[in-house]
Order: sequence, then C-alpha cells, then structure tokens
Amino acid sequence: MSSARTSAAIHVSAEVTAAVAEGRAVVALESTIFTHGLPRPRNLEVALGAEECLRGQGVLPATIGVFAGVPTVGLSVEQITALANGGAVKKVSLRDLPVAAALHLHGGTTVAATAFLAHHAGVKVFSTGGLGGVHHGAATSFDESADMTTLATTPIIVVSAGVKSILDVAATLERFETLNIPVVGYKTNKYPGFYVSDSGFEVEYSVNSPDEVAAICRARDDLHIASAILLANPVAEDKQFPPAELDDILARAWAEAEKNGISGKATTPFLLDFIQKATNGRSLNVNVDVYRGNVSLGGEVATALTR
Ligand code: PSU
Ligand code: MN
Repeated sequence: MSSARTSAAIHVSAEVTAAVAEGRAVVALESTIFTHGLPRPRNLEVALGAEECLRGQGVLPATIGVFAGVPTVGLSVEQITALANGGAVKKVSLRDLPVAAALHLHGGTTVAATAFLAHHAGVKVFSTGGLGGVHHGAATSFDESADMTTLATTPIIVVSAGVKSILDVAATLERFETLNIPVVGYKTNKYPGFYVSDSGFEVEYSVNSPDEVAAICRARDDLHIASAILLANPVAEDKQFPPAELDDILARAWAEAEKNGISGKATTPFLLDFIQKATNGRSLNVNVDVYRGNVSLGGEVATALTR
C-alpha cells in the first residue's frame, strides 16, 4: 500500500493491509447492497455468501462500510452481521462519510463511498450488483448518482451487471462517456440491464478473459488516468428476469415513487423494494444470481492482476 495515502481516519483491517502489501488478490464489496438493497434475512446470507465465494477462489474479500463512525475496509463477520441486522444504519455515499464519522453512525456504503475507500486501501477490484446512474426525469429532478462522478476520479475496476433498468440507461451511458469512464462488456457487446442480460444498448468494447481486463487496468495506470474501468457482466439469459414482464413492473414502480413523493437517496431503495414485492421475490433471486456472478468474476480479475 502506498503509505502516502494512508489516513488514520480510515481503518484497513490487518488482513487486507497484508494482502495488498504482498500483492495478493483482494476484492472490495459494498455494503449498501445488504443494508438498503436487499431484505432481511436474505441480505446477511448474500453478504456472507459473497465473502465465502471469494475465499473459495483464494481471494481475500474486503467488505467495506462505516462501523460506529469508522470507515472500514475489511469489516469482520460480526460487523457485517450487525450492519445487516441493525435498524439505525445510514445509506452512506461519499459526501456522507465525514458526517457519519463525526457523529459515530453506522453506514452501508454506496458504490461511490466504497470505491473511494477501496482505492485508499490499495484494493484494485470492486464487485457490486448494479451501479447508480441517471434517474428518469433527471433533466428536471437532477437525480444523478454520485457513483458516476466519483468513479470518474477513482482508478479502480468495478464489476457490475450494468445499471439497473430502474434508471435511464441511455443517459447514464452518455454520462460515462462525458466522465471518461470506459465501459467494457464481458464476453458481450450488449450493455446488460441488471435483471436482464441486454439493456438494448451496445458497448463499444468487449473482452473475453480476466487477463484482458487486467491488461486494460495496467494500461490505464501506465497512462496515469484516474478514472474507473467498468466491467459489465451480464446475467446468463436463462437466469434473467423475463424482459417482457419487466417493463410493466418498472412503469408501476416509477408511478408509485412519484405518487409517494420519493426523492433523493431514498429513490433507489424504494424502487428496488417495490420491484421485489411486485415480483413476489422473483426479482430478488435474479438480483442475488447477478451479484454472485459479479463477485466471482471480480475474484478472477483480481487473481489475473497478481500474474
Ligand atoms: N443497485 C443495486 N442495489 C443497490 C444499489 C444499486 O442493485 O443496493 C445501491 C448501490 O450501493 C449504489 C446506490 O451505489 O444504490 C446508488 O444510490 P443513489 O442512486 O442514491 O446514488
Ligand atoms: Mn440519487
């Protein structure tokens, strides 16, 4: 780890510190996904399952969150359990970090906050479910996730299944272009739509192996470019949510959010919860499959980076 960047304000576990120093494979995992994105008790199962999956690959998981005000890279199983079960846990994006720290809050970190903390600790790969992006109606609501602007200045690889179809995918892809964030499809030229393997939009580049991703990462670093690389990993077609059904559910989710005056950081959790209920949990199973696939691919990429 580059010591110039270490901060006493951030706790990096001894295990993560050692693995990074020795150049071993480490994958960062976010915590908003289990504090605000998934219902209990499935959330804890998924969070711990992701860690087990990585350990099974010989990769060290670094689950990231804020525990009692301490931004932590490498939460313990006890801490993950407390955050997953606890009621008073904030959704913490990058701007919330100093407030959560000063007020000793518990927080589930978003992609933005997680990427920031992972990079601080020298972790190069981060697996998540779906990224935040531009919400529908953003032209007037200004609701764009800070995930995008943060990833523009955070040199890390983020493995995701695209952005959720709850978002304006076209606008989000335009913003990635503006922000100098490359999007690379994994074994596909179609940008995945999280619940579905094809969002209807194309990506310019696709790669076929973790080694190619590692090569892109090294080239980015050699060029001293500070933006993240997005690796878009689609859910298998036979595991996706039936695309024809999704459109109707999304329309109902947006209408319901509008009716309830949902805005700001509450929007994404509200929409996800609505979709889970409207599909009797079927979307949840897809959500979990998608996440598992990204965690496992992240493990392969982190391993490739050690070669
Ligand atoms: N996508 C998911 N589940 C989630 C999120 C996104 O499949 O839980 C979370 C991520 O943590 C992401 C955040 O960083 O939502 C984006 O929230 P916002 O749109 O408020 O920036
Ligand atoms: Mn938002």
